[in-house]
Amino acid sequence: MVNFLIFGPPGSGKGTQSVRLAEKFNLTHLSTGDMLRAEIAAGTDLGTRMSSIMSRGELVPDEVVIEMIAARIDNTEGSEGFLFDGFPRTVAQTEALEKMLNKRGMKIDSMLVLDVDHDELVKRLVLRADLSGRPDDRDPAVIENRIDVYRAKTEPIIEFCRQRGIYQPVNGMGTIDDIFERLSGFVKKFL
Ligand code: B4P
Repeated sequence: MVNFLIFGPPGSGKGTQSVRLAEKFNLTHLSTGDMLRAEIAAGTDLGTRMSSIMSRGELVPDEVVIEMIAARIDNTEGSEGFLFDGFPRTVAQTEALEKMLNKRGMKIDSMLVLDVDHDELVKRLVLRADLSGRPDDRDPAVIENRIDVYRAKTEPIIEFCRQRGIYQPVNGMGTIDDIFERLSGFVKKFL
């Protein structure tokens, strides 16, 4: 199994590109954002507790997403590996993921980091608000908070991965197809 992190600030195209990469390379796409939104849509107790945190653009507690991911890893068969999208988002989540994978004879093989200008991030998320109806896309102040939270809590993971020699920056500006081609080139090297 080959395991990738797709990484970048909110609006950088992680979700968009993950769906395509997972299909092309037979990877299991695990998005903690999608899992949390599914909990909210299903009206579960967990979803209800997490929804106000998410609508403010804050991160949900580490243990919540770590537990979700562990359950999925153990229930997956038949793919070439995992594509983790929006997870990990803190160094603690990264350490937990590394342990989880090591315990099962796997590792994080590559961290693909989408680089996108700040103004472009805001533009994409504002545009998505109309289609997605997501409360965290509707308010420009919440978008800015999500980007600030990324810089403060999530970006330090880059240094962690750089030290392990798995950091791979990718230009995330341009058309969805162009970015997909760039990402595919890096993924191909491992499969
Ligand atoms: P996520 O669901 O991960 O959402 P996101 O960061 O907003 O990125 P997403 O992947 O959806 O968007 P994309 O860039 O593809 O997280 C939402 C919330 O869940 C977090 O704020 C947090 O509260 C919580 N959460 C999730 N995981 C967590 C964790 N591990 N720990 C703690 N909390 C967690 O795309 C954005 C838009 O841009 C789309 O409309 C897309 O169509 C468009 N787009 C993409 N590429 C484009 C391009 N090249 N050109 C033009 N538009 C493009």
